[in-house]
Amino acid sequence: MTRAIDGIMRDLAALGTAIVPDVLDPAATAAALERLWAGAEESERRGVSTRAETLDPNDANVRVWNLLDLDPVFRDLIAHPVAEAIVSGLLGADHIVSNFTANIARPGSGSMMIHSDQSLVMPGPWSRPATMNIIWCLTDVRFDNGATLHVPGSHRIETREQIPDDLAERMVPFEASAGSIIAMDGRVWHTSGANTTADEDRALAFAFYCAPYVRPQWNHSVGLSAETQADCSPTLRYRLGLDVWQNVTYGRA
Ligand SMILES: O=C(O)CCC(=O)C(=O)O
Repeated sequence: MTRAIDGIMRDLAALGTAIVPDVLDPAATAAALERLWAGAEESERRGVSTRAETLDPNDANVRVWNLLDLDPVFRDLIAHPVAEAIVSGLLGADHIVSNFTANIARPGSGSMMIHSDQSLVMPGPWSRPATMNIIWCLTDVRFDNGATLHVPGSHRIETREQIPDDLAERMVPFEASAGSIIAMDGRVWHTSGANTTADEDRALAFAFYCAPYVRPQWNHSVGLSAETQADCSPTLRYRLGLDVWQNVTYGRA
C-alpha cells in the first residue's frame, strides 16, 4: 500500500489526478450502486429533489445530495482506508469532509459548466491543494457514457487570469472501471461529460474533502440525523465537525 500511495501521490503531483483500480470488488460496487438508487428514492421521499436545474442542462442527471445520511455504506466509503491515505497524503491528516454527493448521468445527459471545485469554495491564488475529490466509480466510466472531462495538469492554474482560452478543447475523459477510485486535486478544471449511450447509466459518487481552514459546503450537524451522528467514529465526527470543540488539530492535539 505504501508503494501504491507513493505512485498515486506522484500522479497527483504531475497530473492533478490518479486512478486507483479495484478498490471495491464487484459485489461491494453493485451493493453501493443499489444503495445509491435507494438513497435517491429516499431523498425524493424526504422532499429533496434529485434534479439540479441550476447545474445540469436537462433532467437526465440524478443528483443525490446527502449521501452520508442516506445509507451507512456511504459513511464507510467516506472513511475508507484507501481514501483516507490519499486525502491525508494531499491535504494532511487533519483534513475534513466538505460534502458527499452523487451524480448519475443517465442517457441523454449533457455537460455542466467547466469549473474547479477549489475555485468554488475559496478565493485564489490556488497555489496549493486545499480541497480534493475521491470519486467512487459505481459503474464503468468512459467518454460515451458521460465520463468526467478534465484538463490534466490544470491544478497548476492559480488564478482566473491564467485559465487558457482553449481550456474546453483540452478536456479529456476519465476512463475507469466500476470499483475504481479517481482521486482529483480540487484545483483541476473539469465538467461532467455527455452520456450518449442508449441505455447505460454512469454513476459517480463525489467525496469532497478540504483542509480544516476551508468552510465545508455541507452543514453536517444539521444534515445528519441524530441516529447517523451516533453511528460516526470519533475520527469521522472530527472530519464532519459534529463536536462542539473543533479548534483542535486532529492527531496533533
Ligand atoms: O458528474 C461529473 O462528472 C462532474 C460533476 C461535477 O463536477 C460537479 O457536480 O461539480
